[in-house]
Amino acid sequence: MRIAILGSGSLGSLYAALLSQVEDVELLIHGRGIHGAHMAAHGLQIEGLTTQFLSNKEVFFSLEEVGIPHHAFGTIDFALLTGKAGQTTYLAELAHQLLNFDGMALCLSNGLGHAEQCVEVLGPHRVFASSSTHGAWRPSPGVVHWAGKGETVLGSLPGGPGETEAKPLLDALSTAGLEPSWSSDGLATLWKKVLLNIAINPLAALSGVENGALLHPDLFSSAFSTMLEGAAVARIERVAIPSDAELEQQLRQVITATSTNICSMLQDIRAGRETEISALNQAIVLRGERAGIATPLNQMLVAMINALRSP
Ligand code: KPL
Repeated sequence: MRIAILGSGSLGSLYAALLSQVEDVELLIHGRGIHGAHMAAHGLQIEGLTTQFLSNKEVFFSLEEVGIPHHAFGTIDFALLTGKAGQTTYLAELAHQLLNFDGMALCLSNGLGHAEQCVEVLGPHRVFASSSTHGAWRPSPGVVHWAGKGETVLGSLPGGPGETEAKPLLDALSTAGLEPSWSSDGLATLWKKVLLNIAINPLAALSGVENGALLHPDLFSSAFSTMLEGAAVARIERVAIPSDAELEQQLRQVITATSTNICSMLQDIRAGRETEISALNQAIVLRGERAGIATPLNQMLVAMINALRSP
């Protein structure tokens, strides 16, 4: 089975390294920038929950700055889009070139709207909903620290492929230790992850803390209240999300499992990169406005994160 990892930041690199250990999986890893160049030249080091070195001779690394060789086009069975929120349409177009006729794609990026963007480019018959709660960060170029074991959920979207089509990928993810499961409600899968991210990411980023610090009662209650605003929007859109009590339990569980992780938004801010706030809390605010629901906590977090980046 041939898998392409398109966008190899912290999460993409982690998935690439773990999947590279699975027999019968051939990988193409597409990266960019200093981290991508480092991987292509020297390989990839994983540390934290496991220690592993992925040599640049074991897999095919390609670089955005150089381009993907044409002989790889039309050869990929599954494309995993793991870039930043703003890159999805571009990476879906790349997937369109790389996938074979029956090939399928999924996007593990944070936020709302990614599955729709993939469907727009690839067609509904080739796109799974998906989410990941694994926590990873990059201490230096070419090195990824796996800080929290989470899970990978794949799910079906209207008109999209089902569990049978996902089976080879689910098996590979399971052998790789990426804890996959299948959901018959892909939309709920996407929203459940977004509700976690709107609660965790901006608060951890603004406070400059590892995820675990959000277990402090004051921060936890702010995170949970932010989550509940998002949950109200999801429910008005008729998404089948869990009860408030279950959401609270999931929030506590993911923060605990990723307690030593530096969340992606804090990593982005520290690196001077654009954050994913527009696909997360900003998307909740806009959908809330459309439905006539006030989301003041989310609005405040958007303003504060954006202010951090203004001159
Ligand atoms: O998705 C994440 C992120 O950092 O973006 C979590 C699961 C919150 C881990 O930090």
